[in-house]
Amino acid sequence: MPVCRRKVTVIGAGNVGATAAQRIAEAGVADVYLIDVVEGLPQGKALDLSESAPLQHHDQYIIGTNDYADTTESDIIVVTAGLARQPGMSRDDLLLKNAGIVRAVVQQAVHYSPGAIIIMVTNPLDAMVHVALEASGFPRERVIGMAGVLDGARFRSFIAQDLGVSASDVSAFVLGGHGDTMVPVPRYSTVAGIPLPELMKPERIEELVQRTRAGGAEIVTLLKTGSAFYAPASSVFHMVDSILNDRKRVLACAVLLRGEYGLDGLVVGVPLVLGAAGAERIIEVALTEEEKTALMVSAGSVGALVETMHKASA
Ligand code: A3D
Repeated sequence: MPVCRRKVTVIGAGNVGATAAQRIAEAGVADVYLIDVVEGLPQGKALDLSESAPLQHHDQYIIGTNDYADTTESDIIVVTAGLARQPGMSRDDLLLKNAGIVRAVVQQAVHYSPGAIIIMVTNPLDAMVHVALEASGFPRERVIGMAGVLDGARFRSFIAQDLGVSASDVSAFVLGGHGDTMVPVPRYSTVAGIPLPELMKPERIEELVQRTRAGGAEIVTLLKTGSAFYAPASSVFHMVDSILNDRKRVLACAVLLRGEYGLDGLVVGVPLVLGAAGAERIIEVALTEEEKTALMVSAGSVGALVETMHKASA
């Protein structure tokens, strides 16, 4: 496999961070610097991952550290640092705690990598993108949240299982905040180009939409401690790959809107072109009145979190 010396820093060497590091390195997309507040954790996981390189046939470096100076001149900074949701805990409960963590780690990371693109993962996702925008001072194109890729993958996998078709042939469209109010849009979701409503009864579509909305909670309930990380890490990998290889994939990501979809100054998940410059272009599509209302409700819940953070810091 060819080797690529581009540099991705992953902050938070927990479940999502370490798994994302594994996927990025094993695909030969970049070297990975894994950093965490806990001493030994990123070094141990990075060493373990490095020792699998001969077996996985790659030559990427995977370095663990507690020192941000080691992350200097990263191309991408992936932020997974924070607390994960526990059973019975909403994403919103995590808000103020994770906002403090995200502000501190982003400030340190951008000091050493002022030209990087930030991919946010820490929950509550959309609110944490607001924090990262403020803490970095970066333009909106370079601060992007991972959520829609995961929510879309969940919807796709449920559709594929239900219809007994390959998940690769299913594409799904999910808008809005990463929470219970996210807006999967079945009419823009297809199987090999065939709109989903042609293939599935409305009641069944609604059940899968609800399962997608509760996709994170379903896994938290099963795991009992911790939350999903395999599919989230894959989602991070696809974003990193699209940026570093300038693939210009159209992916649903959380980004600051400035008038698009009738929203201004709020971070919400929308389809965008993800390339070497980050969020290069937001794609706007026509929505029905019902979809617009659902998107406004979802955006409203992001707005409420941002207001809570502003009140707490006032
Ligand atoms: P976990 O395995 O607990 O890892 C979090 C890591 O962050 C731990 O290793 C901590 O030591 C580390 N950490 C905490 N504070 C700091 C700090 N100040 N500096 C550096 N590292 C620190 O959690 P996880 O990997 O399962 O999840 C990480 C985050 O991602 C959580 O907030 C999750 O809720 C979130 N998440 C979001 C999605 C989305 O779709 C948006 C999906 C899955 C997880």
